[in-house]
Amino acid sequence: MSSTSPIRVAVTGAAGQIAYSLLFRIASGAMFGPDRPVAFQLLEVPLEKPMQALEGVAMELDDCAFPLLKSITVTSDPAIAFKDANWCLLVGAKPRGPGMERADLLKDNGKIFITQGQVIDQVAAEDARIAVVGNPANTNCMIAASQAKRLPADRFTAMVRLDQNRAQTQLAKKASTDLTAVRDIFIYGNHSPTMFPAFAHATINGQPAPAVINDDAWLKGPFCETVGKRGAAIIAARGASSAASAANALVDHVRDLITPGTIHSVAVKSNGAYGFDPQVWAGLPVRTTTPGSYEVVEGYAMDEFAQAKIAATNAELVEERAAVASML
Ligand code: NAX
Repeated sequence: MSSTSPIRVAVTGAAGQIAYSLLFRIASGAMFGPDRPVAFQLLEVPLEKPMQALEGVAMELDDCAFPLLKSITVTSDPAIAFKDANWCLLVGAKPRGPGMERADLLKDNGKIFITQGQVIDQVAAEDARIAVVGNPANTNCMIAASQAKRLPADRFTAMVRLDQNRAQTQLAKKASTDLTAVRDIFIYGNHSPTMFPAFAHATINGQPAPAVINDDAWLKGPFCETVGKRGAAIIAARGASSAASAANALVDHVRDLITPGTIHSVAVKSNGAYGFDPQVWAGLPVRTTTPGSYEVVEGYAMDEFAQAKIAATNAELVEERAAVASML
């Protein structure tokens, strides 16, 4: 693929609320850069309402006259949506309904990600990369990856970047400093309230964050809790789940994965890093090596508190894996 040919970007759940922010950011160049044309391949469920809504989204994209947007395909057929796709952004998932058990949610969504994993493996581009947003994101990603015979497991990533961004802002506010002064705050584990924002390695204006903040109780308590439960707080305040901030985080996730040298939080197959079960997809600090490829940054020391947090979020991931074992 030459650098001026359009990047084929498949987006699922394309009539949903995250996509309604995401597509316009991608088409404006925020994800792949201001010089890189894109071609959209947008997938929705084969029902009249979402398909009609998706037609409306495509009309609005047309009406933006984005110079970088070269084509828009609207479909309910995964084989069309993922055909030759360079990036597959798996946003669509079934929301948890009233009274629904987490195990049922895992299984219902698991079925979606089995199919999508298989079709991506069959028809996506040779260099395809997959980013999963639909919840439970880590486990959905693991299920999709388990279906792939052609594409290696490290092509499948899940998003914990929203959690990193949330943590960065909370640290900046507490330290009454500019957001850009906060660096190296990484998310470990599941995209769920058990996630661990590892504050001990963060820096603020180049100094260790714990020394600058000087409030261990806040870091271990309200900070971790605020980041972990931010999604629920947004729902309580807005009456709908995070959408624009989730779309923004996905822009960050992909942009940083194609920008060598960047270190950022991504849920990837753990392969045992930091004591995670080797088979689960866990949020970890990764360093982008070449565009689309990365290595886990190992060697951050974990104290007793951090080890307990990692053990708890790992236990949840292992439990989720057990609940979908028949799908892997
Ligand atoms: P919406 O319900 O607004 O949109 C989801 C869309 O996906 C719907 O239009 C639905 O028809 C479609 N869909 C369902 N199954 C599909 C399938 N098999 N193929 C194609 N499309 C399908 O949800 P939205 O607010 O956009 O959120 C999407 C997902 O992101 C949810 O699972 C949500 O829980 C998850 N989130 C993940 C976050 C993360 O950080 N990883 C944060 C934000 C968000 O909560």
